[in-house]
Amino acid sequence: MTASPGSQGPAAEGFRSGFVTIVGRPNVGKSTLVNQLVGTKVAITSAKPQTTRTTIRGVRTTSSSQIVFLDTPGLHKPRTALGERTNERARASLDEVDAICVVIDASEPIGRGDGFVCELAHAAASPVVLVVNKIDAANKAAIASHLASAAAELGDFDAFVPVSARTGEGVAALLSELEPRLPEGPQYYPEGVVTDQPELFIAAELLREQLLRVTRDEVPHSITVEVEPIDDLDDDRRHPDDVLRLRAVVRVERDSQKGIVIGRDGSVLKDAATAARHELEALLGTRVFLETAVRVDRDWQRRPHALDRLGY
Ligand SMILES: Nc1nc2c(ncn2[C@@H]2O[C@H](COP(=O)(O)OP(=O)(O)OP(=O)(O)O)[C@@H](O)[C@H]2O)c(=O)[nH]1
Ligand SMILES: [Mg+2]
Repeated sequence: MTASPGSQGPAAEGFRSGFVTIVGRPNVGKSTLVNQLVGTKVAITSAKPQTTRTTIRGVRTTSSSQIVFLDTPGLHKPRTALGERTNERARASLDEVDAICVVIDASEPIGRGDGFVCELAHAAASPVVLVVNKIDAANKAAIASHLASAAAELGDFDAFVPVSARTGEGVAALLSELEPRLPEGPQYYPEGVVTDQPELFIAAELLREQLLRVTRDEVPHSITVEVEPIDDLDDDRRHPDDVLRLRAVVRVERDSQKGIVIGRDGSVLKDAATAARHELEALLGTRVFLETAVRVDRDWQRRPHALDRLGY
């Protein structure tokens, strides 16, 4: 495994560890699944496609194994420079792992997008497990016919596992397919670590998640959020009164979008920021003060320089 973040000492006898990527078209439930597999929310989710933009690691550690799941952006036909980059991240994950899970949606017909993802997965060297997600939203006959069509149309898989990432049904079965496919190896992340994301990135994602819920059409795609500390984090006084003070800058692509995100009397942004702040406080176990601002960064999704600057 090349993507090692550094091992925590020699491997215990029989301990297995490795990396498993979760790929699929947008909106099939990859991030929801990773959250279930890890047992904690590590990735934001939404009903809007192309929610995930970077590859996020979610770590599951037990007494017998550690699996590092890669939650990847949905593979799609890109229309922007951002889409090209997110696709590239998902593709790159295929060559860095011990096993691949391709996720499809049981509540929708198998489409060309699914076929495309499967072709990429089969071309990689690792075993490929087909995960048929959202079985809570499909009846038994539909799930059976989905599995049959998948077997006929999507190539050879090492295993087929129906799951509901929402309810957790089938997730234990998926884990028991994955664990034996990992090599014996060290524990890469210490006990208790569930993700590799810095706190400020998590804060930005939680606010973006709230804004995705309340916007529609092209607006969700046009939103990007950055969070920075207001106080110097190296400063001992960084938590005056035990409050972590953060500044979020929400960027959109148009003036009209700015109005939508702010809302009448600022209510949309205020409600989103409050919800994100509560979640962050629970996660970090500290009080958070979250200041917000909205800026227009025209066509940032289409401009490679803007993407570099925004960390995409
Ligand atoms: N009914 C049902 N809905 C689900 C399930 N898993 C995910 N969803 C919903 O499907 C939508 C997309 O979920 P995500 O986890 O964000 O999907 P994703 O594949 O990560 O999407 P991208 O990041 O855009 O590629 C959300 O509205 C989820 O709540 C499931 O098992 N059952
Ligand atoms: Mg996602």
